[in-house]
Amino acid sequence: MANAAAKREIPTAENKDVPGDAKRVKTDRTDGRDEEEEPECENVLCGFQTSSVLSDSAREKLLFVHGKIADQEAVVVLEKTPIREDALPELFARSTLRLEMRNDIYSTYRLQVPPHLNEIKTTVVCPATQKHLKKYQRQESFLVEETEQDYESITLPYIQQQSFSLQWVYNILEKKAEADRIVYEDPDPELGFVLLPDLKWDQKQVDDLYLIAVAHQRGIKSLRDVTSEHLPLLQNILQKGKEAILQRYELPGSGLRVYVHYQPSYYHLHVHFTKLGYEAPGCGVERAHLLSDVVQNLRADPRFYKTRTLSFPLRADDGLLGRFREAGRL
Ligand code: M7G
Repeated sequence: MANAAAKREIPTAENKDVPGDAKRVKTDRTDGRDEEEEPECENVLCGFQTSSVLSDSAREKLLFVHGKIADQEAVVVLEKTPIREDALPELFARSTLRLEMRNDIYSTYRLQVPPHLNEIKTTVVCPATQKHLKKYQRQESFLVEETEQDYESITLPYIQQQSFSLQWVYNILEKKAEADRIVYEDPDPELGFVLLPDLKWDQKQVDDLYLIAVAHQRGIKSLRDVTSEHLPLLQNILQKGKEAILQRYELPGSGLRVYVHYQPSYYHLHVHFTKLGYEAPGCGVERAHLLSDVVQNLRADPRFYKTRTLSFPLRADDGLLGRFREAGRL
């Protein structure tokens, strides 16, 4: 049986004090509208022409598809959402049960549930670049050990030429996109940040909670750029990010994994906040650096991340891997 707290719905102002069964399933919308009242949007996918499946995972119930939307390259990510505990009464009462087999005390069925309990979280990237296609394509990975010198001569020149656009980040900071999704903001230009749900989280349950804190300060590309000078910023994100998550989702800091990626996909300082028990993509030791460790390391050595060798995985056709190979570093 799933842990009740883990599978619980997202607390909202409306449902916070209502006893279990009477709770209504709502997202944390700030405009007061109910999920059922959300307007349907134009189905940009109805003419989607599939080219190939980039990768899939039956275990994670996830599929990355490459195709075209009106002649533009696109990547569509389809992901079956977790079953919510609070939806169980309706799921059992209002579904159709079809028997597959029965043997002694064992029986298996197909439960055909009402459509709103059987949604697929869908992410669309359009127009998608070749770099997006590579990001989502399943590939073998190789661990690279990057010295300070490698960063200066190989990685830095590469990321200066080849990185993903940061437009979506600036749109968040300037409130041109996702403004209604902001969970918390500290507007200070030096120490401040915007905390909001990650693209990957549908906010339906705390079980797979995933938020990102995007620093207001520009120009900090990655972990390699942070020094003790940035300690006040990092500590502010760690402390206020946790407080905001406790306030909004009733999840204490001890239930969170707070980390940065090295290498990130987007070279603007941002911090990942995920639920501890949730194995978020990219939370493995080869890529995720706990923010609390980062703070401690910088306290011990102000230039820790400038000088030490950092390991990270690169996918087989990543251009950066090619550069490491050309330089004889792999
Ligand atoms: P990363 O460490 O740079 O790379 O993290 P990764 O994507 O390989 O993990 C960037 C994080 O930002 C990821 O967790 C993305 O899911 C998230 N993200 C990316 N985009 C384009 C958006 C967006 O437009 N909105 C939001 N809210 N999150 C995004």
